[in-house]
Amino acid sequence: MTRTVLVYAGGGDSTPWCEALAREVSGARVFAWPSDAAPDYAAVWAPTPAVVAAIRGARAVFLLGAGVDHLAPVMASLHGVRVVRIEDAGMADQMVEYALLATLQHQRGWHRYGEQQRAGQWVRHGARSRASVTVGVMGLGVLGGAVARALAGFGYTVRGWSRRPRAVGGVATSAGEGALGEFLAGSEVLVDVLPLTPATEGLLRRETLALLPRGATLVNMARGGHVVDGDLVALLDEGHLSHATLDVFGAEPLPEGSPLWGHPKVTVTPHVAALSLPERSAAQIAEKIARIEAGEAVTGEVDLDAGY
Ligand code: NDP
Ligand code: OXD
Repeated sequence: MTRTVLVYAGGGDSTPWCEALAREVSGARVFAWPSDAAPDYAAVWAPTPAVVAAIRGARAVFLLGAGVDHLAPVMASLHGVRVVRIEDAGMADQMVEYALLATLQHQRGWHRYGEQQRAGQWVRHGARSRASVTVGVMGLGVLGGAVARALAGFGYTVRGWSRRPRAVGGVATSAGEGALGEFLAGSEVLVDVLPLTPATEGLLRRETLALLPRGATLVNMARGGHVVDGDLVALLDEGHLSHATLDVFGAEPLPEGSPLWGHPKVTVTPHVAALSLPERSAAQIAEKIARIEAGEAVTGEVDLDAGY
């Protein structure tokens, strides 16, 4: 059976995606946007209104990553369309590595020793056990759940927070706005793995970040829109927070003039906590197409009303 697949990679190079989908989806005729082909399926990132108009009739629209917020400008015109995102496909391991690296740096005082090196100071601080470090993971979905499990498995004391109650082995979990204050107060390292939705935009602002224990570290691997940058910088300058490791920003690339670039207590990475892997993602899309055609349910369907 022949299947037409239309690919739009958010204006970036769609070649690796077209090649991977052509290899993985059986009988696929793959076209890169712009194309007049009427697609059975689409695989897209940050589609423009013109792309959405071309793919609205597809049996399913697959997103080329885990996040959904890039659909915000066209969300209304996607209602009624089956939208399916990538779940893990090699991203969970990368997220775990990023969170573990930042948590180890906090535990081992890496940034403090960096400051001391620049000042030529030879000062030793006491050792800390992993169990004495409390890590709070915001978002316990496919990626956040994997991060929480891995950090708990490594010996940290981990708590997790989500919208609805979730059970994660070895992790003390809580849910909902009412539990947020207590969750933050017990999170010495705060790892953000939430989606960006109207409910999470601006969630990390002075009043919430100030609830973290003094000396806490923020690790944002999710979306920059969660953080009010001015409030974060103020809390770092005041010494309430000791460090922020930021992979994502409200505007990307991070603008040249941003105070985050040169801040001594901020580590900036260019949205690389987890990269989508075309080969593994295309294999997952192929599997989901087979399930759709067999009339079976697929996981990863986006709830357009909730925005994730
Ligand atoms: P999932 O949809 O699987 O999980 C989302 C989690 O967030 C769920 O536990 C959900 O709660 C929780 N959540 C959503 N809204 C709220 C809320 N208002 N309050 C509390 N909890 C909430 O997503 P993934 O784990 O696959 O991905 C998470 C995010 O990671 C993506 O949306 C993306 O922004 C980011 N990402 C970043 C990358 C990078 O390189 N920096 C790479 C890939 C993804 P519930 O369980 O109740 O539904
Ligand atoms: C994603 C991302 O959402 O790369 O997949 O941020």
